[in-house]
Amino acid sequence: MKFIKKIKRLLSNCHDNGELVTHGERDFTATCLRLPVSGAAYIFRLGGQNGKILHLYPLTADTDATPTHPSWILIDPERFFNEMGGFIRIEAGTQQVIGRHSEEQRIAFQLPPWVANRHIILEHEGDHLFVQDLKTDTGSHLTILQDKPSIERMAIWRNARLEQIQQIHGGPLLPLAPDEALDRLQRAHRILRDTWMPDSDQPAPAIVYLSAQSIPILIGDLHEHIDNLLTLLTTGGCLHALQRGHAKLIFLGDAVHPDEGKNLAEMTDSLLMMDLIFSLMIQFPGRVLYIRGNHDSCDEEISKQGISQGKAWQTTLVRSRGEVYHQAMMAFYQDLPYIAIHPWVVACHAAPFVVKVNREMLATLRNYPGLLRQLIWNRIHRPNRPGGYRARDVRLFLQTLGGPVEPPLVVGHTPLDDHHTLWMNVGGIDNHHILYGGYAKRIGWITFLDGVLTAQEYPVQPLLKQIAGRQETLPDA
Ligand SMILES: [Mn+2]
Repeated sequence: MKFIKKIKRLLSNCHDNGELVTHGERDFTATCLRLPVSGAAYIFRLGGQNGKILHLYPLTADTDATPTHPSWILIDPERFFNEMGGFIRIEAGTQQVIGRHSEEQRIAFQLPPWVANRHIILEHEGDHLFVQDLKTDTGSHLTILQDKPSIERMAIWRNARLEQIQQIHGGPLLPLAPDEALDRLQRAHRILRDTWMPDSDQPAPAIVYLSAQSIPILIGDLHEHIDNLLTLLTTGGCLHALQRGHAKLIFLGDAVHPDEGKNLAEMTDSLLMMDLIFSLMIQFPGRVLYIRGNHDSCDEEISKQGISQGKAWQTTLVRSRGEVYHQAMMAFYQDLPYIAIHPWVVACHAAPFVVKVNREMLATLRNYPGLLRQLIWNRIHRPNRPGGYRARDVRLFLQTLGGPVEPPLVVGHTPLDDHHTLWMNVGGIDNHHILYGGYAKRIGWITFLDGVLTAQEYPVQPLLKQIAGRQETLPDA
């Protein structure tokens, strides 16, 4: 594994002298340990016997992982199972210094003052894990778990979440039958209207205001990658937070239409993606918001590499589900909001306006197709894209939308390279982030922990295949 050699050898001394420990528990203050990567899970106590507890579990289903070389997840068990966040991934070939030096960890793990700035280093070297206490005053303690339920705890927990998603979907994760699909779409649409326009037959508002009482979880353009959605919903307590009403799931649009690398006119997974999103909207009424993207349309102009994806989507909708379903989908698209405003974050699909807009125009935004078009089509300014938006457009946009403080602006739509899903402070614009969920290998999200913006990206796991495999191996009744 070449990439492993690339690690800066912070632990080189530890690599030579790390004591192999395979069972039991022990203090490892100022010591380095070498731990097996299979057949165990680990509990760390930072600050000695009564210290902050973190759990380290193997994850075997990563795209790049194998059962003998799993990637790992380090969690705060008090937070991970209930909220989005509260974990970091320890992928093969990487190392992490755990401690209060990182604001992200301080918040994610709720680290108390007796945890040092740099408390331990944890490294996944491939064949072994190395852990070293960095000579802390309060010390570090390790417990090795070797019983099957402990080792498999994370896998079992994830499987239970996948079961829950199947229950929400109402069966195996396949596109619904036409009648059922229509019923699901119409119910989700009614919930959208009941949430924003309960007593009117006018279109729903183009701008929606969310209260600070629930925590937004933002997801970028999924472009029909079901595994990206499943990975996200089953890592951390996303579903649990939705269930308790603590969180709002916000899709930034463009969940449909395949991206490069797939047959651009084949839309079966888009059907399943929308079935799933409608099912989530029904299961968690008013807590799942879908913002309109440029691909949420059957318009002929939406095309990639000369293929009209809008047209292909229309054909798929009509052929698989009938004209009534197609019309119902169009009506749903008509009512989708374009901008979501939460006291901590503003989100839209693609871009802020690049022209001056006053409050009166905002209040009647649906009457300005040109402005709506900017929100879902424009991109950040580049030398070859002179019409793109710049820092001043972001500032003006947030000022016009109006709170006393300017929250961050998050958009999707424009991936900035082929290997990531999340770009922070893009184009040198402070507090402006791009989140794109359509990269097959990694998924990211943005949420808030204790009111502080938290963003993470990590490998996608092939969960759809895993579910199908489990269904196939079930014994016949
Ligand atoms: Mn888009």
